[in-house]
Amino acid sequence: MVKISKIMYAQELIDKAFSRARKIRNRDKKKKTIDKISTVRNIISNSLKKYVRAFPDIYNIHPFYNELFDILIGMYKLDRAISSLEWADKKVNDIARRGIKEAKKSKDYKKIIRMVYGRISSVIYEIDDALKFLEDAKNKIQDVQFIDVNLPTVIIAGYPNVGKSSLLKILSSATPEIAPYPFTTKGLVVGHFYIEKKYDKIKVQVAEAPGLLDREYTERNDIEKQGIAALRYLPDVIVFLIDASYIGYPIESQEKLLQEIKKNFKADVIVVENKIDVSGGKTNYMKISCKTGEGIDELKNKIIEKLKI
Ligand SMILES: Nc1nc2c(ncn2[C@@H]2O[C@H](COP(=O)(O)OP(=O)(O)OP(=O)(O)O)[C@@H](O)[C@H]2O)c(=O)[nH]1
Ligand SMILES: [Mg+2]
Repeated sequence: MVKISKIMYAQELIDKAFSRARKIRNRDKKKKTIDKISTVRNIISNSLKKYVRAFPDIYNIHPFYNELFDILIGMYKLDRAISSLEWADKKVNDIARRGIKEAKKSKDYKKIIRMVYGRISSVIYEIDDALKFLEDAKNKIQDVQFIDVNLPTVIIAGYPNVGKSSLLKILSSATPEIAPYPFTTKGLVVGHFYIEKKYDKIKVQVAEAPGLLDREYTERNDIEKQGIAALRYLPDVIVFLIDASYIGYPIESQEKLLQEIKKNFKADVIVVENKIDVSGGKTNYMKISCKTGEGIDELKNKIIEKLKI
C-alpha cells in the first residue's frame, strides 16, 4: 500500500486544481487556455491515480487480509469506490482532451474554459461519496497491525477477559492494553518472540484473537469476526485460555467455544487454564498464572514443541 496523507474530497480537489490553473499567465490566449486545461487535468488525474494505487489490489491479496478488510470496510464497497475513481479519471481526461482540441480550433477561450471546468466539476462531485468512503477505509486499513502471513504463528484465543493480552505480553514483545473488563482488545494485537537455534534465530509471531463468545458467526460482532479470520488463516498453534475463576462467563460456555474451535480450525490447540492463583486450578488442563508466572515456562516449551521448528 502506498502511504498517502489524506484523500481530498470533491470540493477540495476541485479548488486545488482550479486555483493552480488560475496562476497560469501567458500572452498567447490559446496557449494559456490549453495550459489551464492541462493543469486541471493533471492535478485531478494524478490525485485520483494515487488514491487508487494506495489501496491493495483486492483480487491479489492474501485471503486473510481479504477477509479482514471485508469485515472492516466491505470489499464490495471498496471495489465500487475504486471503480468510480477510475471512471472519473477517464472522464476528466476525455473532457480535457476535447477542450484542448476545441481551443485549437475556436477562439472562444472563455466559453471553452467554462465548459471544461463545469463538466469536470460535475464528474468530481459525482464521486464525492466514494472519496469520503475511501478516506475512511484508508484510516481503518492503516490502523491494522502488520501481520506477516508467512511467519510461524501462535494465536491466543478464548472468551473475553480470560487473560489473553496478559499472556501475549509475557510471551512476546507486544504491549497490549490489559483491563479488568471484557472486549478490551478490539482488533488483532501482534507481538514476536525468537527461538534460539544453534546457528539461527527463528522469529515467531504471536497474536491475540479478540475475545470470542460461543455463538453463531452471523451473531458475532466485528471484533469477534476479526478473531475468527485470524484463527481461520494464520495459526500453526492455537493457545486456548480458560478462566475458571471468573464468574461472568460459565466454564461450560468456554468449553463449548473450545469444541467449536477444535472442530473448525486445523491448527494444534493447547488448552490452558489461566488465573490459577485465584481459582487454585479447577480443570485437568495445563495450568498457568499470568500474575505469578507459574506454569509459563512449561507453556512456552509446549508451544515450541508444537511449532515443530
Ligand atoms: N489474578 C489474576 N488475574 C489475571 C491473570 N491474568 C490476567 N488477569 C487479569 O484479568 C483481567 C483481564 O486480562 P486481559 O489480559 O486484559 O484479558 P483478555 O482476555 O485480553 O481480555 P479481552 O481483550 O477484553 O478479551 C485483567 O484485570 C488482568 O489483570 C492471572 O493469571 N491472575
Ligand atoms: Mg485482550
